[in-house]
Amino acid sequence: MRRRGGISGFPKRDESVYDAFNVGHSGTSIAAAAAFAEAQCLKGEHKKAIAVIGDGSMTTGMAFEGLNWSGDRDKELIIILNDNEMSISPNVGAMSSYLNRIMTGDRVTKFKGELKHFLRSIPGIGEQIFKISRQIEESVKTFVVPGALFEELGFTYVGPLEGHRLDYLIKNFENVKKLEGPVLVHVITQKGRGYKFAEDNSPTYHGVAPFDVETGQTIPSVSMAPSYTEIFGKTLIDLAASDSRIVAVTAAMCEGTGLDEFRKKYPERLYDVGIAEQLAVTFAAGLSIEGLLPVVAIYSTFLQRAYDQILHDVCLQKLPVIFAVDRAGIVGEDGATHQGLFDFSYLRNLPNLVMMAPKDENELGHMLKTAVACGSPVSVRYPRGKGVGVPLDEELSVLPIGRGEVLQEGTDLAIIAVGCTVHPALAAGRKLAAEGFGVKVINARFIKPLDAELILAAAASTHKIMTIEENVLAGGFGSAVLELLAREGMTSVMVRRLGIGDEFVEHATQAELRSLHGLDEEGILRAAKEMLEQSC
Ligand SMILES: Cc1ncc(C[n+]2csc(CCOP(=O)(O)OP(=O)(O)O)c2C)c(N)n1
Repeated sequence: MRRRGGISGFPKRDESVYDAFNVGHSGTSIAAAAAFAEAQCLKGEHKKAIAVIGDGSMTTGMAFEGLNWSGDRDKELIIILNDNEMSISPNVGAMSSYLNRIMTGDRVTKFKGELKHFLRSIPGIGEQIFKISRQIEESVKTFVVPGALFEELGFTYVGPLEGHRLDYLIKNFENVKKLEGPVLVHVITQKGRGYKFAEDNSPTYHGVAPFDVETGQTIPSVSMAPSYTEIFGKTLIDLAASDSRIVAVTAAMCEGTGLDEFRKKYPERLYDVGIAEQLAVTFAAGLSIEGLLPVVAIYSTFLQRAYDQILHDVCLQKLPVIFAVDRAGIVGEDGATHQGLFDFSYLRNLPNLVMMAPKDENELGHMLKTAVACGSPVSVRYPRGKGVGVPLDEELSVLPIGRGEVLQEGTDLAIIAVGCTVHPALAAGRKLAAEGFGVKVINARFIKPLDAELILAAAASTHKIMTIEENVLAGGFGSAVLELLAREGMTSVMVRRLGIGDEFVEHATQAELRSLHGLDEEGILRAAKEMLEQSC
């Protein structure tokens, strides 16, 4: 599972007839199942469609949209809400609190107690009224019975059910099958149930690399370098210490994006809005208007959900919001649903946005400092996993916007790399230099604005340009370079772009995928040699 050629870690229709819908991004099940129910009705089939959704995923806009739509349609839809009170970390929001009240029965018990006490305390007529209090209770039922909210939205509410008693659960599901119209079954479970280490620390065990079952220990990585995520989290704490405007926004990914230490240090300056990337971005726009400097940390793949909010609410208003785009590029084992291979393309077309990608963990710190000083919408995208292992500068400096850096000189070929492809490009460039080729290696640093001066000069001196990026080629960094050359009429320059073609990238290790797509040192070397051998 999750290995090259093996099965995916997520449900996938072409792997099993029991996988009804491909998933990976949270909160899609109600929409898909509502559609199945509608289609079956239209086709005259009498089947039921079942959506299973976690309480964390119920915080997504899509889930609310799905409830709103399907509650009013009277179709054969069953929603099973798996409520463990946890997203990856503890769940947030009013819906979560509501579910919690249902589960504990707090509100019902408290309300009944208060009502009886109040009625009995009315002098003279209290006892009499108390006798009819059951009727009164009935009249206010909609406010206090479990699941009243769902009932009001058009669902028959069943629950809360104990999710770890299978016999009881099956009996209840048999009955649920007999109900007509939309039904919501509320099942209570415990995250990590049955494996002590996961019960005690469920956020860590939500998604794990291979680990020793006896000790619960994951196999330690061979690299001692900090991860990009760690550097982001640490740098943000340092920057926030001297800039009280800085606040952090996460969409239910506090640990994943490295903000857990920030939350400990500045709990009132961190907003976890739930699995609601769209809310996170527009919320950040609002914070920015109020004079704060929001840093929205979201994985590249999940930020896709908030494209319109980035465009309409941030870029259009030219608001200084910082997007920390984590897990950008090839992510590896999580596979096609989670690869961060589109952000260059979906962000590069937005006016007012400055876009950076560091070559290593040290440069990430400088770029975050630069983003804070930038004064416009800005994104910094960095990959999943460990850094390169370079020394970290004590002092962070503000980089000049739109300026790249030349790492090696040469006039036979110019390799312009961006982000994590820079170090393998440099290694390949050094090997070629040792073989006598004059290869110029440029770290682009900025996807937008491009360092036009540097790129045009490199094109003029070498006539051969190779761009490298961990992004789809369509609309990516190499495309930006091509557009620049076309705009300047330098169409005779030979250009080769390395990146991801027009395909989805499946699961395998990051190293395997980089090799497969020719984005590691060897692949770059191979492609560069081919270019060097070609005559212009
Ligand atoms: C759009 C989106 N944002 C973030 C994530 C990352 N993520 C994966 S699972 C998860 C928590 C899901 O919680 P819940 O739905 O309650 O399911 P549970 O794991 O508790 O069963 C999150 C935030 C995602 N998959 N999709």
